[in-house]
Amino acid sequence: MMIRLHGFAVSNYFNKVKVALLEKGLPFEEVYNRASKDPVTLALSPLGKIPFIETERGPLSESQVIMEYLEDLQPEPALLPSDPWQRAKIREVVVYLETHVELTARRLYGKAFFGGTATDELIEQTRADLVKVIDAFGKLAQFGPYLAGDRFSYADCAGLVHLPLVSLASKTIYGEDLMAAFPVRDYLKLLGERASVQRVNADRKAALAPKR
Ligand SMILES: N[C@@H](CCC(=O)N[C@@H](CS)C(=O)NCC(=O)O)C(=O)O
Repeated sequence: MMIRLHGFAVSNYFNKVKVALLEKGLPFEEVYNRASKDPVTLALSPLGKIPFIETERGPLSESQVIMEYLEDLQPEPALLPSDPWQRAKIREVVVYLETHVELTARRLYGKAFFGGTATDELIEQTRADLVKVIDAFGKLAQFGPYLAGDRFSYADCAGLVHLPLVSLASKTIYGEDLMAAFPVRDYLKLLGERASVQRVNADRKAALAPKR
């Protein structure tokens, strides 16, 4: 059975996994799912979050778990180095970017992107939290030129999708890019040379285009 990747082309976590599948050349099909909470989805992804994959062995949720599975399933081309320490350092960057930076910025997405509301208190508290976690992330991120060093790794699958989103949310809400200390533009340009990234960007653009 071919891997079935559930989610939608605008989701950052979905696109992270999609880039990894493309980089590895693993055959997969996409199944449109906007994080539905219907019983079928909940049976496959217990919180109804996307992305999740269906495999011949069963369903698997949580993007980072899926990334690790893909690496184990097909080690080449490697998205993680073989050295245990270097592998750990790459995972560390991803945890800071996702668990700390992206999840904090996510509090703003409702107001920034979906016409929702947020209290002044939440907005101010989130700004203080973001400054702190972005500073911590900056101590680990290398942009050398890749996020975790001189080779494309699965930290870049995460960097590609989260950095511009956090940046946009902060510009929209605070009128200021809290990620401005990082060379995000050049970094995204570098990643944009890859066929995998071009495909993900094109699919996202098509999904965002107004329907005629
Ligand atoms: N920790 C999860 C986060 C995934 C996530 O937040 N996905 C969003 C879409 S980008 C979602 O499913 N939101 C709906 C929900 O949380 O119910 C992962 O890494 O897969």
